[in-house]
Amino acid sequence: MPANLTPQYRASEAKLKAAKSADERRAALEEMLATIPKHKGTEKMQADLKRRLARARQEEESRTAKHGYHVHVDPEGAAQVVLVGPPNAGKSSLLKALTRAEPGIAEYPFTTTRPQPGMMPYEDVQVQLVDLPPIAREHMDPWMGNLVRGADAAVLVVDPTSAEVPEDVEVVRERLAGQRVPLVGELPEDGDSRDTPLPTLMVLAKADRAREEDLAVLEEMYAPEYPIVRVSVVSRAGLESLKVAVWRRLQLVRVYAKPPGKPADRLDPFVLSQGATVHDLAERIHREIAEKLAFARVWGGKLDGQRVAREFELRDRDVVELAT
Ligand SMILES: Nc1nc2c(ncn2[C@@H]2O[C@H](COP(=O)(O)OP(=O)(O)OP(=O)(O)O)[C@@H](O)[C@H]2O)c(=O)[nH]1
Ligand SMILES: [Mg+2]
Repeated sequence: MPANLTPQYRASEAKLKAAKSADERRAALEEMLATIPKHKGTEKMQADLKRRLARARQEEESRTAKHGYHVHVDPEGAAQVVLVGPPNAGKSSLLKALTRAEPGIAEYPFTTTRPQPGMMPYEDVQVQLVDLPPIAREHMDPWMGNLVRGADAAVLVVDPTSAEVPEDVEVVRERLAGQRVPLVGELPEDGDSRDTPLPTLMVLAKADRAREEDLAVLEEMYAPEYPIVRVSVVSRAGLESLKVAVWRRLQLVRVYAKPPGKPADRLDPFVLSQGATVHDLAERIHREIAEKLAFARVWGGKLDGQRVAREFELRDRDVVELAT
């Protein structure tokens, strides 16, 4: 029986030929296996590809272990948020919809092989989103644990049109917990000190194609653990709610510094953790200002320029004048 190989398959074959590194080779094989026409005439080829892929994965992992290879994304903006999830869930599509990045998107799994950052504007701040390769039982890039550990929050993207969401979610959680980055709803008060728990938000992607019952079942299942947002990049439904949910998940406050006698700089807020005080703001601006800080005046909520002490906890959107 003729194999009837498609141009898509031929293209991934060409990528394999051109591959220069273990991870490029592995990614090309991944793509070949995903795009090879699935019928009797290609069974032998499929089996052969699977063998080569298993070997390539092993090679990549042992190479990485030997060279302690690191992949890092310089943080930018108010916070760094990673997009994690099973293959083909819609992570890259989300990055494309929320930022100006142009990630590779395809209907087969393991499309993304490197981290890809993009800046998501939210009101007057920018949040860095980092699209990542998928996490699957059969493969997780060995540098992922370190990268994810350095982020401020995670968006766990799942595909509600798939029947395997619960298994997929377990694999992602187990694999990351195995790297000491448990995905959590609330930060635990007394967790294992070797862990770096990551505040997580769940996204039900492809909501335009999903059945209402499936969405409702998943919401019921995961809402006790994580905030959940339904999103479609096709209809763009849920994208604005997602931005708000990401911001809330980060538990940050924006404050505007006001030089004495002048209007506040409304364009460029300082971003601090919830619970940060006037003194923390002063430290952020300049050590010397923090040392000399006498008091501050705050505008926001019920305050209209009243004096507050250096221990005063700042709230989102406060305007602060520091007096030295
Ligand atoms: N209808 C519909 N399709 C979507 C949506 N989001 C993603 N898709 C499709 O789902 C497939 C996978 O999307 P990707 O964004 O590449 O998924 P991914 O999670 O980045 O995949 P990997 O990089 O392989 O892990 C593509 O064919 C997308 O066009 C959506 O909101 N609606
Ligand atoms: Mg992708």
